[in-house]
Amino acid sequence: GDGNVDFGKVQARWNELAKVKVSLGNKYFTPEVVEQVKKLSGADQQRFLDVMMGGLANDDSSVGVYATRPEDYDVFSFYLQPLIRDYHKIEGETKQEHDWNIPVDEYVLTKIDPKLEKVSMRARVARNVKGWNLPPLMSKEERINFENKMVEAFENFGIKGKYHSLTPGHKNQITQEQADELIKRHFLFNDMTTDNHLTSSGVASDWPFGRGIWISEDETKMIWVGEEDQLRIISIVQGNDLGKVDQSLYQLLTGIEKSGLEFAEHPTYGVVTTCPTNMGTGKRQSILGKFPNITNGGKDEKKLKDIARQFGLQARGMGGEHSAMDHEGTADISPSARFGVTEAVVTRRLYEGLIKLYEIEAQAG
Ligand code: CIR
Repeated sequence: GDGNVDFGKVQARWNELAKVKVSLGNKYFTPEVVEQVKKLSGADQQRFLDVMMGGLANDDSSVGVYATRPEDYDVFSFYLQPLIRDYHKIEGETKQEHDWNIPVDEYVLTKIDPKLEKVSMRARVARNVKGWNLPPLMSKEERINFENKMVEAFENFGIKGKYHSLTPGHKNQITQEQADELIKRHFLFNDMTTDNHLTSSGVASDWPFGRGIWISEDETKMIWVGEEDQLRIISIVQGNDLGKVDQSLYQLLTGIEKSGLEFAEHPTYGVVTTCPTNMGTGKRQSILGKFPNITNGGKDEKKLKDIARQFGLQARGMGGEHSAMDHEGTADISPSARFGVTEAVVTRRLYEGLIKLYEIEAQAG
């Protein structure tokens, strides 16, 4: 509902959480911010509380905020701007630029190590469509309508594929067994209600309505519908040329744009995403690599994560952000930067970081 929010109570909750961990949402909730937010309408004050809900409900939050509408980034800029600048380490004025001119035959993994002949390479971009609420604020009806709008686009956009819906009663609905199989193959996302950040912020609300995945006939291109962002546009290619996966992703992205969708874009932050950590390009590009030496047979994940971080890379387990590595030290390696870099720079950073990482892996053997 609307009406004024008790920000004294909110401050008390942040103070309590600070004893465990100070999220960015907590750090930037200052008395000056409270003064600013009190000038807004009752409805906007309520929305401001919604933005912070993930952080207020979880003592392990590192960021703790999610946007509920694209315009939140402007309406609450007195709070979100310093937070975004801190997270993305922005100094001075930055305007996000896009550049998809990514060469093929240049970022070739076999040049790093001849054994990297057939590697699982993945790239994705997060997108939200102009004119719709972001997932934390979408109603059940809006989620269903959005999914149906996407199904229409998938039927017309020229790349052969199939949409698999999790929505009960949907004409494209799949069974639980089929969904589990797609999760096992790392195509489909996990049940969102198992993630406390996604439930408390409203991102996972009305699960599984309006959720699903489109998969191309050759299984190299996919689009998630209704996860943390309305759309996650993904390409997975087995091979050794990082440029090839970009080419595939760009073909999918432009295909979906040509179907008439207009993505939410901010004049300075670039692509509008639900989580401020993905603003900018919204692009994440990775490979699945084996690092048995650095990780000592998968037993020391932290060592790989620490070394990767030195080169601007993030190392994750195979099953997503908080998953474990196997006994071969199989890790998903991606550049951390999303903002202030172009799509092409993300690919170059991955390649250059991998050169260093494999050098250390070879020395550790
Ligand atoms: C947190 O604040 O720790 C969580 N809301 C997750 C932040 C990482 N970003 C993300 O999952 N997109």
